[in-house]
Amino acid sequence: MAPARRWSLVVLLLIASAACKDKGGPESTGAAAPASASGAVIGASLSLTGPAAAYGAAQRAGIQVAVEDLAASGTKLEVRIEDDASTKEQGITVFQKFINRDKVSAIIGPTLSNTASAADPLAQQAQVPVLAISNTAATGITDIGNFIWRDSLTEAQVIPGAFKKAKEKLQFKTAGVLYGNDDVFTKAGYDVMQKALADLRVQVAGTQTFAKPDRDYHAQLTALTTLKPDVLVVSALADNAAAIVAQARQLGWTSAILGGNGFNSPAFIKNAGAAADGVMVGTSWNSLSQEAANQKFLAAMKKAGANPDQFSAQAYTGVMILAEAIRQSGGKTGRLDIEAGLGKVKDLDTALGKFSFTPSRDAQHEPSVQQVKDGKFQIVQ
Ligand code: 1QQ
Repeated sequence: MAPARRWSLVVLLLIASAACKDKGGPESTGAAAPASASGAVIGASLSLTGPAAAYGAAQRAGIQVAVEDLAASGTKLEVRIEDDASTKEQGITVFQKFINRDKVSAIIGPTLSNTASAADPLAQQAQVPVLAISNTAATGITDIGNFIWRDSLTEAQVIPGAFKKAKEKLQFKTAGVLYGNDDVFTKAGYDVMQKALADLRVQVAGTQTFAKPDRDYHAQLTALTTLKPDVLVVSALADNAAAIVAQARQLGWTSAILGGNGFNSPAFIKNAGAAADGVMVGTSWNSLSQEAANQKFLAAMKKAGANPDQFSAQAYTGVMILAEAIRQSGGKTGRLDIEAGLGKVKDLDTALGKFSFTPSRDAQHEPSVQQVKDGKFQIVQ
C-alpha cells in the first residue's frame, strides 16, 4: 500500500494579464514561490481576455474554488494562472514559460482547442502532462501524444446523443447549418454535426460559414432561412453564437436552434438575451446532479459568490483529477509521477459524474442535454 504522504500546500494564484506578455512573466499579485520538491506547481493557461474570455473567467473561478476545497481537506496544491488571450501565439508563450521557467509539474488548459493544437506539442515534446478542461475537438488534441489528457467530453461524445434527443422532442427532418471555418473547435464541431445529422437521416438543406471576427451574419442566415429548414444548427464560440442567434430571431426565425459546446456558457444567454430561449445543446455537466461531488462543487461556488456552469465544473474537476493523480503516485509530484498517476485515475467521483479516462486519454462520463428557458440553462430530462 502506498504510504499516506502529504504534499506541501502553497495556494498561490498568479494572474498575468496579456499586457505583460512581452516580458514573458506574470504581473506578480503575490510572492512567486519556487517549485519545491515537496509541492506541485501546476500551470493553468486560460483565456482571460479575447473572444473566449467568458469561458476563462468561469474556469478561473472553478480552479480557485477547487484549490481552496483541497486545502480545507489538507491537500496543498499551487496553481499559477496565466492568460492565453484566446490566441495560439500567446498560448505558446504561456506554455514556454510554464515548461522552461516555472518548471511546472503539469499544465491545465489551454481553454480553446485552437490554442491547444499549437501549444500542446511543446508540452508533449518536453514530457509535461497537460490536462485539458474544455477542449472538445474530437481529433487533434489527445492524439498529439501520450502526455495530453482531457476531462472535457468531445463533440463526438456529446452531439450525436444530444441531436437524437432534440429530434425526439422537436421532430425535425431538415436542417440549415452554419459554422465558423477559422477555428479548430468550430470546424471539428461542424464535422461531428454533419455526421450526426446524416446518421439521424436529417437532410441538410444548406450550409453556410463565417469567421470569428465577423459580426454580421444576415447574408448567411437569409440564405439558410429562405430554404425553410425545420431547424438551424450552429457551431460557434459563445460571442459569435449570441450574435448569430439574436440576428436569426431578428430575421423572423422562430423555429428551433441547436448549438455545440460553444453555446454552453451563461455569457451566450446573457448576450443573446430573449433570443436564446429554446436553444438546445449537449453538455458535459448535469447541473441537477444530486451526487455528493457535484453538491460539494455547487456549495463551494456559492460560498465564493461565483456562478457555476459547465466550464467551472470541468475546471474544478481538473484540479481534483490532478490531486488524485498525485495521490495515486504516492504523493510524488514530478512530471512523470503525475503522468503515471493520471493513468491510474478511475471511477473518480467528480462534479461531472463518475470519471475515468478512455485508453486514448479522453474523458469518459455521462453527458446531458440542456435547453435555455427563461434565461437559464435547464437540463432536458
Ligand atoms: C474548444 C471548445 C470551446 C467552445 C470551449 C472553450 O470546446 O475550443 O474545444
